[in-house]
Amino acid sequence: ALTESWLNALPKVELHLHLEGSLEPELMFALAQRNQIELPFKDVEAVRAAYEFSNLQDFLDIYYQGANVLIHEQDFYDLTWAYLTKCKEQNVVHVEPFFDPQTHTDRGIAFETVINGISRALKDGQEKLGISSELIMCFLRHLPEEAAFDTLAMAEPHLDKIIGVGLDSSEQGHPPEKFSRVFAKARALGLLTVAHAGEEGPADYVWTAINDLKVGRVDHGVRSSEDAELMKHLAETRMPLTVCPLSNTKLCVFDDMSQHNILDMLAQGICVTVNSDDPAYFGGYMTENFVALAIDLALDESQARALVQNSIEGAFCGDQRKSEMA
Ligand code: ES4
Ligand code: ZN
Repeated sequence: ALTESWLNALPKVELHLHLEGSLEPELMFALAQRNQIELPFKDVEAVRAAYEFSNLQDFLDIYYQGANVLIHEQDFYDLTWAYLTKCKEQNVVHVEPFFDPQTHTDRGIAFETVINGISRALKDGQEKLGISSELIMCFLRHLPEEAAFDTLAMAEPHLDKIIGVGLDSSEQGHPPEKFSRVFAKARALGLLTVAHAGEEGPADYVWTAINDLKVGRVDHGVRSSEDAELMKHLAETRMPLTVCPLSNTKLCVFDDMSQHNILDMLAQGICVTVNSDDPAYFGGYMTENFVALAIDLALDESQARALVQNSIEGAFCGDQRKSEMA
């Protein structure tokens, strides 16, 4: 079986990571103290004990609450830098993180505060750690499309810092096509697109992410296996799926890792990739996700290498960076 040290040493690429979901309880407490914010938890252990989720909404409620400690530009820098440090330890050489501006602007934090802190850390990550990156701005799908338009307008002076837009938060009842117009505007501005689809929502949402939002990747997409025609389409078009194994078991999308379909999809020629999603909440970063597949699905070396090659194939960086990583 593949060992943790082999999987850790394997150069990896992460395409599905929410920066707000990389907020470890220790940093949450440090920022709460620095910013004089009351947390509803006594200590770090009490926070970790609260991380028991039975579905996506359970998690989102606690994830948005955690983000309340992020106030100043330096807080967003420190959050991003802590994630990049972890990437360095785990040999993650390229990342395309998400951030959720509305989680912050709706609390009165300026868009600039958020994006400047994140971007400065990503730049330092390139210069000091050799980690390349592309940043993706997500719209919250439980809010109206009009709010996404307002967010896109705030991003317009910063398009040099963003490669694309995504769609996250509560999936059921908020199909991709609710955001067709704002995604069309984003594409017209030269942005690439992704969307969470087929995590808790049905395979139909994967179809509309592809057909209506013209996504370049589907985030999660694991429920695609319920639609044979869709599986055929995904394989034929090599549409990348950014799968998050530990997230899926933590949020009860699969009862158990042994039930996960990622390696079946890989065997069917689908461009599946491994990602950590919200590592501070779901029990681990990239290496821990690969280790879980090694333990519960007997992931072998050729499969591990194929999953990383799929991430390179699905990345939004330029071809030059891709060939360096291949
Ligand atoms: C998320 Cl796992 C997941 N799904 C949807 N939206 C999210 N935001 C942060 N993590
Ligand atoms: Zn996600």
